[in-house]
Parts: sequence; C-alpha cells; structure tokens
Amino acid sequence: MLNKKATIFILIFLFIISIILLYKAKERYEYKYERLKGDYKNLNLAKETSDKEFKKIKKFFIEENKTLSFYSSSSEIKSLGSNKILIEKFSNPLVIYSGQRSSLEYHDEEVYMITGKGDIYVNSSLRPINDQINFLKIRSNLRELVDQDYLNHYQTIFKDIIIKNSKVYVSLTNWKSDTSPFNPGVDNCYFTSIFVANFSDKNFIFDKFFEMQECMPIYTNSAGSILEKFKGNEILLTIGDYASCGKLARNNAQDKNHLAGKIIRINEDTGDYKLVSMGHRNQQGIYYDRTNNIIFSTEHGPKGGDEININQLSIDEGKIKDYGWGNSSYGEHYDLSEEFKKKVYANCPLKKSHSEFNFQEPIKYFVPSIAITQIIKENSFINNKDFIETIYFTSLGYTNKDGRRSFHKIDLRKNNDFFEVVEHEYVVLNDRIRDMIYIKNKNLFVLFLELSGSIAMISLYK
Ligand SMILES: [Ca+2]
Repeated sequence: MLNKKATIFILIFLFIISIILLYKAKERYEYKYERLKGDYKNLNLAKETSDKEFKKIKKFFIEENKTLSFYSSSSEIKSLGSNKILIEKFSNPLVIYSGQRSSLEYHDEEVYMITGKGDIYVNSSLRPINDQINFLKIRSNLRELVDQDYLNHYQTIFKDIIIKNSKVYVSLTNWKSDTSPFNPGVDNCYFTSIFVANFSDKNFIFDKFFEMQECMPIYTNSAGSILEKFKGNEILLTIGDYASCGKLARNNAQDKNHLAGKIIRINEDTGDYKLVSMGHRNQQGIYYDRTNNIIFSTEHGPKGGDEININQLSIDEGKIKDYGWGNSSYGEHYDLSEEFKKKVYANCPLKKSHSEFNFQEPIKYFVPSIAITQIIKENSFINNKDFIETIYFTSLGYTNKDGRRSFHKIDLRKNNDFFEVVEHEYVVLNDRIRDMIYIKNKNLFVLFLELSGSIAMISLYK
C-alpha cells in the first residue's frame, strides 16, 4: 500500500519536474529567438553570441529549419537624379554561412534564391509579415552532386539560378579529379558547369546538363558563370577567363577553341552550344532584351576597366563579336613581379582602344573599377522619354567610392545603330550588391546584398 503511494508520489514529482524543465527549455528557446531577432535588427549578432550558441543558431536557421527569415533592418528615401526612390532592406546576416553570395530569380510571381553553397529558397509575395520576409527552403540534391570538401573549402561555388520552360538551371564552378581527394594546394581542374532539374514545387532533382571541357588550374572569382533566359529553347551562359591572362599569362579569351572568356548560347533540348561573343574577362551581369534582340553584359576589368557591353544581334546575328580582352582593356594588370609582368603584357597587352584593333568598344567603362554586377534594361521603372533606353546595374567593392556598392541608372539615346550615354546617376547602398531582379507588376527592383545578408527592395517614391 505504502509502496503504491510512494510510486504515485514519485511519478507525480517526476511529471512536475519534466513540465518545469520543458517550460524552462521553451523559455530559453523563446528568449534566444527574441534576442536573435533583436540582434538581427542591429546586424551584429555574430559579435554578441558565443561560438557554441552561434553554431546552434546557425544550424537552426540555415541547415535544419525550412524557413529563412529576413528581418526589416532599414527603410530610406534617396535621390536618384531628379527622382526619389524608396529603399527597404530586410536582413539575416546568417545567410552568409550558406556561402557569401546569393543569386535571385523571378518566376511565376515567386522569388527564388540560391546561396553560394547551393541552398535554394523561394518566397511567394515579398510581402512582409510582422516586419519579416520568409523564404522557404526547397529540397534538392544539389550538394550531393559536388565534392563535399571542395564545397566546404570555397563555399561560393554556386553562381546563379534561372527557371525556363519548366526547367531549373543552376550554374557553378565545379571541380574534378580522377584520382585524388580535393586539396586546394595541388594542381586542380576547375570548370564552369550547369545542372538541370524539372521544375516542381517541392523537390528539385538535378542532373548534369553542361560542362566546359577545359580544365582551369586556378579557383577564382573571375569565372563569370551567370545564366540568362534566351529566345526559343536556348539559354545564355557567361564564362569568365579564370584569371588566365593575369595569373597564367595565357590569353584564353582570344582563343576561339577555348571556352574561357566567352558568352555562349546553349540549346535546352540537346545541350549543344554556340559561341555568341568572345574577349570577355569576368562577366557578372547579363540581360537579354527581347524587344530589341540585344544582349547587355557587364564585366569586371582588372585594375580599372570594368565594362558595359552591348551585342545587337539584330544587326549581325551569328557573327561572333569580340570584346577585346586580353588584347584591349581600359584597365591594367594587377601588380606583378617584373619578370612575370613582361610575359603577361606580351600575351595580354591591354591596349586601350578596342575599335582600332577591330574589337567592340564598351558603351561605358569605369576607371577605377566599380566591380560591376547585374544589369537589367527597364524602360518603365521611371517612364522613358522617346528614343531613350534605360539600363540599371549594380556593383560590389569594399568601399563606397566612385560608384562602388551602388545602384546605377544609365539613359542611352539610340541614334541609328549606336547607343550613346546621355545620363548616369547612382545611389550608394553601402553594401556589396551581388544580384538584382525586376518585378514588373510591382515596379520593383529586388537586390541581394552580400555583406549584411540582405534583400533590398527599390521602388519609385512618389
Ligand atoms: Ca572589352
């Protein structure tokens, strides 16, 4: 009898203890969550959290949880020339633990995002709920298709995502070896590659679609690898020169039989490709203007010499246009030893004029460089005047000087077949802007800022 009473007493006691513990755990969790939210608003979470705690939070937000939330962090009105724009930022600095770059895609009213480590997220309206924008993680096998050591070492191997004709394409700098495990210190084979998946809401199962056949020995950000939807059943891909001029004294961009330093069009059904243009260095932005059949592209020069280029396909489609790198550029090679410098300049002389040597002149170049990224032609964000085409583009950089870390607008006047820059205005955003999309029915630009891990929305303020 007594035993029974004691047992019941112990059970009740244990029950109460577990309720208290559960309650405490819940309290701790909520406290952590609230603190996290508060810290996010000040963008200094990393400084205030212990390593252990941070690791847990990181895991919770980036690896396990299906929701990636961006919290309202600022809202300001700035002048873009004579117009006013509203810039609203939503931040989650932990997103950089999934690779410090992300690209955006707009498809069927939804915004897609791929991080440098290959996590894919989707948001359906960009309408903030309780001052936060939630992205849902999409299941995919992307990480399984690349070497784990390689992915964890560089963290920014995935470059871009597009959705077209019920297919999802993802581009990356890939690595391969027949024999040895990944070791960044030894001879390596890096190459641009594209994976494809059937578009579905819940799960993207990727497979190989395209691979550049050449092996590039250096892992570099000068790899381009940006995708764009082209006409019919084709997509466009930029392939950078993989630092072949500056670090190997090899002018691959001028070699028609080498894919480094090219823009190519790839048939979605067969995977076959054709060269569109050559003589590029590191094309981080590409936009296809369907109305005028023009490819706009941007590229990073070396020290100085960033460019905006126009390829008017309507004039001579099929001709492989040459944009000069590494024979002509308005920039200079980075500092090199005297001996190596001679070799680099012998193979990649960097003459200033392009047209004098039968290369296409950029419509605009930047000395010093602004670290130019995505470009979009959009005539209705701010209503255009007659004969004016307006392009918007963004920039990276480590300071705010000379147009770096800014949102730019250029008006182009079309005279017969020539485009002349009539106006250039920009707004400093104080962050490295990696990518940008435009949503027509909201008249809204959406940008990814990679230092603070932010989504920025830019609308016209009236
Ligand atoms: Ca050029």
